[in-house]
Amino acid sequence: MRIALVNVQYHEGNNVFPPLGLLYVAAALQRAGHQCLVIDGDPRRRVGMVEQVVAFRPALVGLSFLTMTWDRARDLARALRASLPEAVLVAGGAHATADPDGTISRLPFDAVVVGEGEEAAAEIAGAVEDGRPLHEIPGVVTATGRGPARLPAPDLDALDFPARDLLGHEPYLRPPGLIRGWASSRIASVLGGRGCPFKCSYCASHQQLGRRVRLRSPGNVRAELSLLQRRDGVRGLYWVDDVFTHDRDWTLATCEAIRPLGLHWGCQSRADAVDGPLLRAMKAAGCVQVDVGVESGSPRLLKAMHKGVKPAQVVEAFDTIHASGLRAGASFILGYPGETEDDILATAALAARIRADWTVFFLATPYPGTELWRRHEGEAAAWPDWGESWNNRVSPGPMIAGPVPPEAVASWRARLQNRHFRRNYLRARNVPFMLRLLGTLPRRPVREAVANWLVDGGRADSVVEAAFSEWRAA
Ligand code: B12
Ligand code: SF4
Repeated sequence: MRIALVNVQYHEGNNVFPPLGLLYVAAALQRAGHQCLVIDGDPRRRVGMVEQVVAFRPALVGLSFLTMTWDRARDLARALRASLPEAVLVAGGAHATADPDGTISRLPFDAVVVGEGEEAAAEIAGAVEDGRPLHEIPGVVTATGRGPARLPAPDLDALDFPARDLLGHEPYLRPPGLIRGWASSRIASVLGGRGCPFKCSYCASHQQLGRRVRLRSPGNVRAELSLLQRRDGVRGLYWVDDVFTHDRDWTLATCEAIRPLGLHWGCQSRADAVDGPLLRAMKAAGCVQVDVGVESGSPRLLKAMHKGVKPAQVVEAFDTIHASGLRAGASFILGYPGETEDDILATAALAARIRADWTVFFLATPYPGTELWRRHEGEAAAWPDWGESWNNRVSPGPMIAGPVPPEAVASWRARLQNRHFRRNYLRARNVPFMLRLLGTLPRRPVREAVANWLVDGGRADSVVEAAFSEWRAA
């Protein structure tokens, strides 16, 4: 059967990584004997996306989207429904998983896949071929009923590698290949395991991938990396695992397995999941950067977020990462409910103290299905409809009002982000690379970025990111 899969993007140039989840689904469909077309793009910018899908003559079309791309998915689904009235339309991904009933009732989909999609998609395709109803399939929700919950895939080694070749891996390997702030190119994204046992109140991760951690064998991971190195000339990678160091023994074994490949890499972790010997083993295996979700410098807010980490642990973790010869990335959340001006000052002080090599400030966003969303659902009438306002980096202010007015929080975010601009972008190693890159960009954004950087609260980082996006998309 012919199946078209679209990852609905916000702005294609932002696309530093291919949509791994959808590519896992495509690989499973191919194994089941289907022919797949995969598109990763912003339907509002990509001219001819609907025509491209229609020309493929698919019997089944799957869309993957997040809360912030919901409005683009809605428009695309409507256009596809009109052009392909016979095709079965299926939704999957973080937003559809969190709000399957809303997705079915408000958008023209025939079915929603809740959680992991490899097996569910293959079973849907089989049912469509045989003319069987979809609503009995585990993990599937339709307007007429829902199947039982589907358990996450127990053996990740049994999955085929993501079908990156269907999309063309090359555009994603162009500079600035992101190990955040470490300017490079030919950086692929890879997933070593799925699931996160922690319960941070603002996080939606567990809904798709569950709380039980499942890990690939180090040999299976190494085989994928060797393939990427051989076939695509990949020189580095970013682990998109929620907490790469959660299982210390696995991390050490994986480091041992991939060390001979000589790849550079970055990963995400937590302040309570790193230690000196582990970090040194990671560095020996090619690690250059560890990104940590710090979130706040206020012990009270960290507690409210159920982060399970105290500011003193954060300081120790960053000192240990730096002492191990690694770069460190830090992300923070501003505008969390109840945040006072003193909390913001504590966050600013912690950000300054830990001297991360890459720092980013997000705004608190109650993504559907998170504890934050459940706690504040009563205020939802004041929130914008799903769509691009749910981007927690560029939204105008936090959605949940607190002691500090939303405009003041947004202004703090801009000031703090700008304060970290130089460390984020203008590091010694990066300068020649950045100059080469900036030489290929039009002069206007370069001048704008410099002008913004010189102003307190200027948006130099947004200018640089937008320029990179345009350049990559061109
Ligand atoms: C890596 C990552 C990124 C990367 C790369 C994204 C990419 N292109 O792959 C970067 C850093 C760019 C990124 C950016 C953002 N991200 Co992000 N990201 C992740 C992360 C950590 C892993 C994604 C991943 O690869 N998962 C592994 C795969 C296997 O899982 P999956 O994608 O969910 O796919 C499976 C199922 O969902 C399902 N499925 C998915 N699509 C489809 C489609 C069909 C048809 C079917 C049948 C099934 C199906 O099957 C897949 C295989 O089992 C997730 C958290 C997480 N653990 O998932 C957050 C997450 C997806 N991101 C999130 C957010 C909010 C963002 C940003 C808005 C943050 C920001 N403001 O910058 C941006 C938006 C990006 C954009 N332009 O769209 C939220 C989404 C919440 C929501 N409700 O929308 C998540 C859940 C984290 C969180 N905060 O809780 N992200
Ligand atoms: S924020 Fe990170 S550590 Fe916390 S629950 Fe989400 S993925 Fe796990």
